[in-house]
Amino acid sequence: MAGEPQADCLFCKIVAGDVPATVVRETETTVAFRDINPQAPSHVLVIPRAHYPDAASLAEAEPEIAADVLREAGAVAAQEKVADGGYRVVFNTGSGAGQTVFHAHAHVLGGRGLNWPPG
Ligand code: IU
Repeated sequence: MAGEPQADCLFCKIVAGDVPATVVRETETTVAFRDINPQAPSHVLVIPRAHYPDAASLAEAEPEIAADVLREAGAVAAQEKVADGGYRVVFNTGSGAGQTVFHAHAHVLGGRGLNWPPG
């Protein structure tokens, strides 16, 4: 069923507590944890507890949870004290854009200057 945990999904395992992660925030619908391979001084992933393969499919099926993810991205930036300096929220969508984990996630990056356009 849509949104149900997938046995072969790493982020579902993090949500379940079966794979360790450095969790920085949790809500009823989301988990935020440090990226294992940080690309900035602060690099946190915000994921919905529900399994959807990418942000668009999450927003289509559960727009309130998609909004929760965005709200939490802002809360992470504030908690990490990177909001004032500017930060970036990224949803890589599709392997051609660098998506490697097919459970929707927002990257929240900050703590250094961020170039535009991104690579
Ligand atoms: P992507 O947008 O799908 O490429 O992002 C997946 C991220 O998940 C990537 O930045 C990885 O470093 C990160 N990650 C992680 O934090 N913990 C893990 O065990 C694995 C990947 I595998």
